[in-house]
Amino acid sequence: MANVLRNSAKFGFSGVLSQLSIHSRHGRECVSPCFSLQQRNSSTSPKIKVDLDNSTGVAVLRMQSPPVNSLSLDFLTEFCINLEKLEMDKSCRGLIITSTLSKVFSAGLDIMEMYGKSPERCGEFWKAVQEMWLKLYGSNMATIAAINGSSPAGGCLMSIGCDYRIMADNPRYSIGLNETQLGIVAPFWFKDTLVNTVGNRAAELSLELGLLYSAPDALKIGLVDQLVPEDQVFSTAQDTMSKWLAVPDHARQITKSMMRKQTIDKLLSNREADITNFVSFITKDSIQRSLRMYLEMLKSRKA
Ligand code: CO8
Repeated sequence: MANVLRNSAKFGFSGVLSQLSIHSRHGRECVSPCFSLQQRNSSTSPKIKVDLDNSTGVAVLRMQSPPVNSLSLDFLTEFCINLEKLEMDKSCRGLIITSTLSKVFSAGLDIMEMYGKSPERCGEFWKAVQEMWLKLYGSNMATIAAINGSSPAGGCLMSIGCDYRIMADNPRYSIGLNETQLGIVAPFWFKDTLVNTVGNRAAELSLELGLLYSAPDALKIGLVDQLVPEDQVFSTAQDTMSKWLAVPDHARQITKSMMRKQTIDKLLSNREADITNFVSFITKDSIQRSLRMYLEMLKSRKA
């Protein structure tokens, strides 16, 4: 892991991935087996901690990047490397994603990665966002989001990229794709993932208004699958995972692919255009102004 993180600094995100990548049996890119053998059971990094229980085949990925687990380029790079490792490890069949922070699952994309950055840097960042979604939405593992805090925008995307969502029953926590509230627009693959989760009408309302749903409202529209008391989020995720793993892997994986492949292929065949669109949109003066106002609003809310 240390080597990979060192290489990450040396070659950048895409460089590391191409160094590590081979084509998996399902045609997606995966990390090379020799990498996954180096540290099989547990890996730590500043922003993410992964523990794999070999007796159950379930890995837990804990996001631990204060103050709000925002998805910076570094965070996304670590996330993808960890996901690749687990994907290649045959003993790993299920993944639970959760947060070590109180009150926040993930605040979504790190706004500072989109504000005042060069077009090249914005492009690199967006490629990492795409990669995170491609790896998670297309994972062969059964994936459960144990949402123990608020989960706006990119945090919501990560949650709906999983197979099942369990959220803390706390009306103060919210989840949703609130991009329009920032004056930005969720790209088509965010929209597709939301439509696949809650249906067209709910997605339309949700996206146009940039709605953040309280946990009970999120359950009502099917944005999350289950609410439980906060101290039971993780144990419920573990119990639920055993049910998912009772289904034969190959049958579950083929079914998942059948449900999601079209959505994934749409981004794969438009990846470069999507990066170009993002960069030209986010670097516009008017959008930069909206982001600055939103950042100021976040700070003033605190004061
Ligand atoms: N990025 C960077 N910094 C952030 C973010 C973020 N997403 N969210 C919060 N912060 C910062 C705050 O500014 C604050 O900084 P400081 O301590 O320096 O003042 C610090 O984190 C702590 O924040 P709060 O005090 O607000 O923490 P709370 O625990 O009170 O609240 C929340 C946590 C609910 C997560 C709250 O911080 C929040 O609502 N954050 C904003 C979430 C948001 O709107 N995210 C949207 C990001 S955009 C995205 O993910 C998709 C973009 C798609 C792009 C498409 C373009 C084409």
